[in-house]
Amino acid sequence: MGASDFSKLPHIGEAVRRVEDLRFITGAGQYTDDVSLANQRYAVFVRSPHAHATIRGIDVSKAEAMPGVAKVFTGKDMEGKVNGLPCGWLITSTDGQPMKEPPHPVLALGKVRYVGDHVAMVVADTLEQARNAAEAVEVDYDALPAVVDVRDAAKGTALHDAAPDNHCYKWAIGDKGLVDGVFAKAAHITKVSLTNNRLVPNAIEPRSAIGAYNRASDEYTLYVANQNPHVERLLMTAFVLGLPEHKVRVIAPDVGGGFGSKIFLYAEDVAVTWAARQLNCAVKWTADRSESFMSDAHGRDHVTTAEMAMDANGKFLGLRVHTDANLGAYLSTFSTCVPTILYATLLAGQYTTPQIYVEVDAWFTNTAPVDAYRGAGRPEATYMLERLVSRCAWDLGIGQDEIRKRNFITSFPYQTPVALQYDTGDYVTTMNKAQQLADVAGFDARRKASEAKGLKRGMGYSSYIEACGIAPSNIAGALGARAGLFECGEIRVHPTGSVTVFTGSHSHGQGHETTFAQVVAARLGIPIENVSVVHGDTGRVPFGMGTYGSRSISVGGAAIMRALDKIETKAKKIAAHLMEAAEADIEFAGGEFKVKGTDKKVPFGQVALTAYVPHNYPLDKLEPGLNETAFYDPTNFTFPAGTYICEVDVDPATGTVKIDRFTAVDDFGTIINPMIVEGQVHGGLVQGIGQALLENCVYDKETGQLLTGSFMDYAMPRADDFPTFKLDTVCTPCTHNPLGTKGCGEAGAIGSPPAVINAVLDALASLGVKELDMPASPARVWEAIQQQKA
Ligand code: MCN
Repeated sequence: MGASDFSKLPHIGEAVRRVEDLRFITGAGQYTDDVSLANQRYAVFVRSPHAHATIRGIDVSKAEAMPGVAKVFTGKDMEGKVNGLPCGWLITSTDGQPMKEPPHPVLALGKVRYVGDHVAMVVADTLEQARNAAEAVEVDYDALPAVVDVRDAAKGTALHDAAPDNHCYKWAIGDKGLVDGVFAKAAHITKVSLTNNRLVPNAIEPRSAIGAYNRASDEYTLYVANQNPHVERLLMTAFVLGLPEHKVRVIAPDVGGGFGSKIFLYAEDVAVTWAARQLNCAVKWTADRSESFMSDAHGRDHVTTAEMAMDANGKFLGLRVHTDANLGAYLSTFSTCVPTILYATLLAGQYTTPQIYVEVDAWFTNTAPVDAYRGAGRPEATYMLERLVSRCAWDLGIGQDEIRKRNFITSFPYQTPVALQYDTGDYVTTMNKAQQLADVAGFDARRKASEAKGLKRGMGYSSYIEACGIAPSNIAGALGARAGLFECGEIRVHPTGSVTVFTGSHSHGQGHETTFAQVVAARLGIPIENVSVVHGDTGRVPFGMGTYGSRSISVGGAAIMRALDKIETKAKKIAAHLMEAAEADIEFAGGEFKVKGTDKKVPFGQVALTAYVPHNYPLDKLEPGLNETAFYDPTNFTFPAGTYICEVDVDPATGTVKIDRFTAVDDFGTIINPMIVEGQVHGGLVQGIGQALLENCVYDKETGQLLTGSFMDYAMPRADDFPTFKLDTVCTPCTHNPLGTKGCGEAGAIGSPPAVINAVLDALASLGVKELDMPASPARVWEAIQQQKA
């Protein structure tokens, strides 16, 4: 079935209420910490209080003698038995130098490299006993100088022997010579230097893991708050523990948000799994909020300089970018892909810029590892590009909308100079719709009204594009990733005609149990309540790559569609047998199999029953059962795009920024469930605006201490920080997946930060403020205004 026919089916585009919400809002959700196993003990990690130190010795004797303590494990206990954590889907250097991949031991060996690094694991009968004993572990540290700012990394004391200057890799894309040539002839050059601030993901559910071991079967089970249990199992068995995969089951039950931070293989997951066998008991660990701040992989942390070369009419000719990316103390699972293939390849944005050169230097510092966080590379690309584009407009004295429209891509498919080929989009219509919804025409009057109150009003634009449906093995491989991605779906039709879907995608807030059921119900013509969706269990789902990169509907959903194709093919054979007709004459629509040109028909349920209760079956041509699996590897990414317009009032006396209006018009292709999509956009906007105005992860430059280690210091956005968002969509269906969908899960977080900062800069233009870094906190805005007065 083609994407166009699919979009017309019943249930597609219907705002079906989320079936999973009943259990969540009635407290019946089953999160990892809700699981309690027989013979279960509790783990507490002793973490480094130093950002950088040599470990001279660890004395566990007092702790091990304390009541209830089963064992205190240190790095030495694991040495030679447990390998370090793998870097995973890495990218390689492009400058001829090998990328530095220093070891990342599960528990520190000889050195700690950031505040929160794992030094020892205490396992005791109760959580309280484990906590008390953790305080009795004596560690003799010899503190070393720390470096936390990526700009200082090269001058800092080396973290790893393998990287004496703390440099991890250099990566570049584009033709530097050609771009330099374009700059030499340009009529205008506009330049920005900016920082993309470090963020802490802060999912509501902290990370949690329970390792269990069954001596009789020699099998392990890991319950874990994780977004991709099969990949977790693969990395843990193949790289770290050296176990056969079939002996390990990973279950990621209900997960209370991840935003990328639960994709990675963390030290705690490995440690509790390994310890379960050593102690022959289940070992449970759940992070407290302080641990989450310190040890969840952080996001962003880029410092970038970018220049745009233009002709006399503001037409973009060339883009030249240099980015320093902070990777933190160790390489986390996907970290090396974030500032490279997920960032640099998006720098064409929505524009026809013919020449682009991007160079990335990635560095180790004494901070928590940095990895994917909602958007992963694409928010950094959009922030840089959309700030630069608005600055180009201001430098040339033309409108922020006008400069974009002059440079928009208008014909598709479009091959960018940075590897990607956009299949569809309609950027002009999207912007026009956003301008109408934002009532751009009324802005001048609103600005005057603000001025009358002593406020400065500004409007900021951001026209983002992202690459979603993260998978295409061929493209990822061509860009240097070690492995490609795909997704798996299994459809099990039961004899009564109800269906269980097994998907390799993992829902941790995105509502897959509803939208995937919509897809199956629509396709088979059965009620939604006859479909249930199973995910997050390597023991039940054949295989899966998990959920991130807004890939689930476009890759996971497409795998399900492929499996449904196979179901339809087989069911038609059964229907042909039932109605004594030729298979080629069977049509399937609206839940019924019909013989073409006759009134003969059988419902889907009867075919399902016949599959399991065969009668006079032609066994030479047909086998019983109705159960199919498909693996889907797309040929391209999907390219959601949109225009966001933000309007702010800034109080110059206090520096306070208030968002008065926020408009987001997105193109997500065919939409399965508009209510869920709207919720996804709301969530993304809140995180993106949170980054622009409030959130900031700060380490002390001298000591490397995490200064924003709690919600007292790290400002999370709250409902009263936002106006009611105005949302709308444009639809140019994706051309290469069978649903026509494009991902929506990250758009809000990608498109919104530059719209906010551009609005603030527009408001402050009359005061001479031209530069401002995120978050635009009152103190920072006020300071920027004062600097202009000085
Ligand atoms: N959808 C739809 N029509 C479309 C596109 C999507 O109806 N055209 C639906 C999908 O069927 C799915 C939801 O919208 O129910 C999101 O789909 P998709 O865009 O494919 O994204 P994923 O399901 O792969 O989710 C990943 C994405 C990412 S990368 C982050 S980060 C993120 C996000 O989703 N983390 C989240 N949204 C989150 N929402 C919650 N509540 N919690 C998180 O941790």
